[in-house]
Amino acid sequence: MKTIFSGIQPSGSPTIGNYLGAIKQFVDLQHDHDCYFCIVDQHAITVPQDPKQLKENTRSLAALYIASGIDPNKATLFVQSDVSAHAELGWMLQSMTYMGELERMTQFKDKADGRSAVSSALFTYPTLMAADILLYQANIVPVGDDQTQHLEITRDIADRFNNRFGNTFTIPDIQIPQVGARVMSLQEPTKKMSKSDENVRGFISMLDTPKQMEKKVKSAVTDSDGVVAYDVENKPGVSNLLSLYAALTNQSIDASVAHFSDKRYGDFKGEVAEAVVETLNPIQERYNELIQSTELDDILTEGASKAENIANKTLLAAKDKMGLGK
Ligand code: ATP
Ligand code: LTN
Repeated sequence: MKTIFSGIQPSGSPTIGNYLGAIKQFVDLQHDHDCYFCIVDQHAITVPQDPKQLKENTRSLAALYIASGIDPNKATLFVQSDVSAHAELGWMLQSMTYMGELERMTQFKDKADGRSAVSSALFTYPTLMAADILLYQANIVPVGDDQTQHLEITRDIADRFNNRFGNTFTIPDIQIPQVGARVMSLQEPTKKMSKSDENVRGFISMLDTPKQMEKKVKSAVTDSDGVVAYDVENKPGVSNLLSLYAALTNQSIDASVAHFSDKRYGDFKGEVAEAVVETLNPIQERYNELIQSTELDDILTEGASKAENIANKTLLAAKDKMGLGK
């Protein structure tokens, strides 16, 4: 059975982009793979976080994973900082990673935006991500397409380690969904939808009320030519709503275009909003039950202990290969 690892940062309320790019794939994969799904709180602190809010977001993300269909009896669900091997291996891998490689990361360039007063952890973020994945000897990493570069560097680091110290890590493959791999901002459709966007109208949170969802879809930026067609370059807003609809209703883009071919933007947006609400409503109902229960804490404690067992084995092997320890 192949091993899967993926993570989401508790850096805000997860968006419909996180759902379609990541969580939805996780739910499908858990049935016939050995899955590890992580709440990567140590990645979240690469930008400033309010401690109380971070804890709340961590718990909320755990509840959302489960409410979306992750079965804790099938997949291992845990919080990154509960398993200290992640930070340890992350440090070791920093010694194997070149400044030049990290300087090429577009996520760093986007988030730093030319400022020097950003944390050094934001810069070394990919080495911790590599550690997350390699500790579990993951074969497949399901993510949205913004993570392609981070997966490439993970493979390079693993390969370098294996060549230098002997075979230690499995080289992971990336898996990206066919539709929904990059949901764009509703306000700036050439920019990725992101949960830490300052403009809350740009993203749909998985916990928005149906009214908020409807309002955000209806005020999504489109264009003035009034034709529902898929053309990412010239009609980024309409194309984004089309892929959102396709991913939510499990249809191809072509089928979605055909469905809306003679509709006006108003009706089109109405149906997209409906698809969003229909997907997220049942998830929210389960979420509201879970968030009040203590079941959640037990699941995370058990998950961390299962994860730790596996992670420590790899960590020990890697330390040994590098000559660390007594
Ligand atoms: P932040 O804005 O705090 O950097 P984020 O919203 O980009 O966070 P992450 O926690 O970094 O989300 O990503 C978790 C997963 O969701 C990753 O697999 C990522 O590729 C996927 N993802 C994030 N945003 C999108 C999006 N707009 N479309 C599709 N997938 C996405
Ligand atoms: N960098 C990822 C989140 C992340 C991740 C991981 C994803 C951290 N560690 C390991 C897959 C596997 C992001 O989405 N920004």
